[in-house]
This record gives sequence, structure tokens and C-alpha cells, in this order.
Amino acid sequence: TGYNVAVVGATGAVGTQMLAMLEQRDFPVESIKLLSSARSAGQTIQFNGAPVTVEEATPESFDGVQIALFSAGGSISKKLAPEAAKRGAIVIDNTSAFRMDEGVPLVVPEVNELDLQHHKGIIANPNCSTIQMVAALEPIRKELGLEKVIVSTYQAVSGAGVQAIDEMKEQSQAILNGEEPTASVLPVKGDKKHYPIAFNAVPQIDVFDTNGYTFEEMKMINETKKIMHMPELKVSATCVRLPVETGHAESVYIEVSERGKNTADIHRILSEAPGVTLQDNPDQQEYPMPSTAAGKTDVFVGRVRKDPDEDHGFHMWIVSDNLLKGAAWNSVQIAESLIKLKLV
Ligand code: 11C
Repeated sequence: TGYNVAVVGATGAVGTQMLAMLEQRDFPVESIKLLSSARSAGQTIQFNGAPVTVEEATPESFDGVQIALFSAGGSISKKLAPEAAKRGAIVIDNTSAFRMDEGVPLVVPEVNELDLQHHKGIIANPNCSTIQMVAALEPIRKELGLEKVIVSTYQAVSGAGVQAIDEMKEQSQAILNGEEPTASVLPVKGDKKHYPIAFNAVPQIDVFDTNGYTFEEMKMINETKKIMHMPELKVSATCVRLPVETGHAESVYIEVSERGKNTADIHRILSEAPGVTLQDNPDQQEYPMPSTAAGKTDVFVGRVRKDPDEDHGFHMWIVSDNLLKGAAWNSVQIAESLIKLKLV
């Protein structure tokens, strides 16, 4: 006995990891449907040791489906998630299509699992860079209060999909061969200009809003307030892409409400926090890095320091696998929470 599950975008960077997470967690799957755009349909993918053919996603694909995990881009979600919900499926959507909609819970289970109780058929999985940050900040907020967050990100190319990873590798090879690298995907597929990411750092993730921030930065700002139920929280973000394949890193400055706390207090809170691993031992040169966080489901935090001037200010370095806790694992974790809370 299990659930009829559909994965939309099954051939993509996140979809592939969703299947891996379902397998790894031994998720109770009665039947699985692998769905994609017409372009990727027809491929065969192994799931739990059996071959499954990828089908083109249509509204009818969701007849009889109980849990639908979407990660095939915002326009497919906009079109098909309501169709799936109409047919009785609970949609866990990994795109930005519905995140800020009022009736749609935006959930990181360690932070706001109970928001799932208010779902109306669609649940949104937050942006990867937001998820890892709020997972680390919520336990601090609970104990010390939180007033301000300033984050700078160091994001991996896998966040932009398989084509971006390929592009980075080809560019690296070209540069090592003494050739001129070409770029056609990053910073944003379809934008006016493209720059090589290999041997570079690009301060643009997603397109620019009219206020000078990118959409990725605005996602971090708006999603953080929604997930933490803190419309009044002061948040600002600068999002930067680095030539790292997997694992987003973030330098985060926070101001807590309580005065007179120190690094040891933050260490104690984080060492007890669910889904968080404290990795902070400067004596031993121990700190989180994308290379050590990739492939793991936890959020890793290190380099915790009290601000030299601000009594209630702290700095930290937060790293997590953007395809796992940032996407596939958080989505599967939401599905597990739905079962636990008897909402499916
Ligand atoms: C990136 N954070 O690293 C983006 C990818 O809204 O789900 C995730 C985009 C999203 O490029």
C-alpha cells in the first residue's frame, strides 16, 4: 500500500534527484508516472529497479494521481498544476509559479510544516537559496528573535539546470585549451547577453526587476518573510553565480532581537536544530563547502562570528546541496509531512 505518484520534469536536474530521494527514503509508492514536455517524452528511466517510460504531461495524466511533484519550469506548472489539483492530486510545485499566492503554503518542513494544513491542492517548494537560509535562521529566531538579514550568495550552476552545467564544463575545457569560451545559457537563458561562468563570478541570477534587484534576490527577500511569517523582517540579498557544479553557499549577516548573546549561544542553538549540521571548528580548519555538502540532505553552517561592532549582529556561512535540500529533498520531505499529518 502506497500512493500514486507523478513526477513532472522527471528528466531534469531536479526531477532526477526527486526520483533518487523517493528511492532513498523508501517512499511508499504504489505507482509512479514520469512526465515531461513532449521533447523529453519517450525516454526510459529506472525507478526502484524497473524501467519506466517518460510520457508527455497532459491534464489527463493526473487522473488517479495522489501526489504530483512538479519541477519542469514555471509555465508547465501554471498550466498543469491546477489541472492536477482539479483531479484530486496534491501538487508539490518546485517552481516560482505559485509561491507568493495567498492560498498556497510555501513550506520548509523544519520551519513551517503546519502551514500544510491550509493547502488547497497546491503547495509550493521555495527557491533553493531561500530554503537553506531559513532552515538555519528559524531555530535562531525562535530563541533569540530576528530583526534583520543581509545575505550574499555563492550559487552553483546546477541551479540553472543541466544545460548550464554542460556550458560551464565546455567553457572550462576551452579555456584550458587556450581557446575563447562561448556562452549561450548563463546568466539567464533567453536574456539579451550571456557571459562565461568558467573562471568567473557573475552577479546576476534570474532577470532584473525594475528596482535594481534580480528576481532571485527578490525571491530570497519575499519568500523568507512568507515562510517565517515575518512580513516586518528586514531582508536584503545579493545573488552571485560561481563556477561550482552543486552546492549553494551563503554569507549571512543577522541581527537578533536579544542583546548580549554570543557565538556559543548560536552554536548551541544550531547544534540542536533539525536538518542542520554545525560544522564550525576554525582550529581544525573545519567549515562547510559545496564540495563536502553535495550529495547530503542537511544544511551545513560554519564560520559563526559575533559582529565586531554590533552587539546583536552575527555572521555565518551556510552551505547546502541546492538540488537536494534546495529542491528534491525538500519536496519529498513535504510529501512525507503530508502523510505524517494525514493530509493525503
Ligand atoms: C538558481 N535558485 O540557483 C535558482 C534556481 O525559483 O526555483 C531555482 C529557481 C526557482 O539558479
